[in-house]
Amino acid sequence: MYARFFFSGSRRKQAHEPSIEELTVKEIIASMLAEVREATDDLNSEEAVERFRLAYLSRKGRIAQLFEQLKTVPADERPLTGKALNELRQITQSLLDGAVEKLKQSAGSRDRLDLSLPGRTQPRGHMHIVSQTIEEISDIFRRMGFSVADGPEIETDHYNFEALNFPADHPARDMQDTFFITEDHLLRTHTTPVQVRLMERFRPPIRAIFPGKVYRNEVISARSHVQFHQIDGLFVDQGVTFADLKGTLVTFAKMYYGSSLRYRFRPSFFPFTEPSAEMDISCYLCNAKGCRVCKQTGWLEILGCGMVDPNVFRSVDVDPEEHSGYAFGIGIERTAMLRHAIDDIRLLFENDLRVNHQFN
Ligand code: 2NL
Repeated sequence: MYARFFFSGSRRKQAHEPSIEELTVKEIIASMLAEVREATDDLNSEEAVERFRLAYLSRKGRIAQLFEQLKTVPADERPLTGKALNELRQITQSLLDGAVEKLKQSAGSRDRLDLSLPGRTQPRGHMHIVSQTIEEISDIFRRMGFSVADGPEIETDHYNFEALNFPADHPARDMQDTFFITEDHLLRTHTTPVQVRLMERFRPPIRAIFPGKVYRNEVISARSHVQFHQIDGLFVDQGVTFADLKGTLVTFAKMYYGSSLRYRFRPSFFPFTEPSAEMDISCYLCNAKGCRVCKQTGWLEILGCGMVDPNVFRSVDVDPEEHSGYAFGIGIERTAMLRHAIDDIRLLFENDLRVNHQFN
């Protein structure tokens, strides 16, 4: 039998609990211990810790009140009861200490530097594949002594067509093919007019390339767009020959596509060159066996070129008897699509990051 232990604390009696008079000291201490343990689960803030300390461990707290009642316990049971209460106080104190320690640790971990965590990556931008292609091609020509420049995107009929020997009835001069702004102003359909402006300003020798945007009034499809990019190249001096043209363009192609390629020049026609040619290289993807990229032909057309037509020289007041020159035009999108096996030109202008980031 245990002594009755009277309880006068502020705690409310729960409905199911037996009345305090019926509880033995041991039972009271055990239930207080259970209560204290449960209460420590909620010690997740400094305020909660302080509330707990006041409720149980302060001088007027619940455990102190139990000690108060020790005198009501029969003298022979008092030492054991006192010991049990001391244990209760110690356990409660250590539970509190543990909770405080845990709180300190979790607060500390918020400020501590964890070197094992993966770093936060800064998203890095990069040049668009079209710009990269322009840069790479320009770089190759720079190394061969060409300067790089640009001119206006809005041109006059004179620079875009007339000075370049386009006949009056040429289909490109039709509204269907060219975006006209006024009767005389249009969005340039090629970068070649920049060459005309250059030849007006500077006397030969001239060695320059012109990358830039060009515009054509076309139906947008996988193969054609209304806006794309070209690089036009020009070399004018005394005694420039078709052999110079071939040497320069073959060097370019080998530097850009790889030194083991084979190449061929096919006769072609442009109003501003005579003779004119298109340059093909053996398909680097299938090594000329025939594939999707070369459409089973084994050959890829990479540029158009020719010797500057005497009429173009005359329009800029250069004597075709004294000077000769070669010129070429490279389609940038076409080049990028060939090189990276991209099969739809629209992918280059939609700015879908899933596409763009494949070329960084
Ligand atoms: C093509 C063909 C070409 C030129 C551009 C040029 C410039 C002057 C005089 C004569 Cl100033 N020609 N440029 C010559 C031949 C072809 O471009 O297929 N471009 C994508």
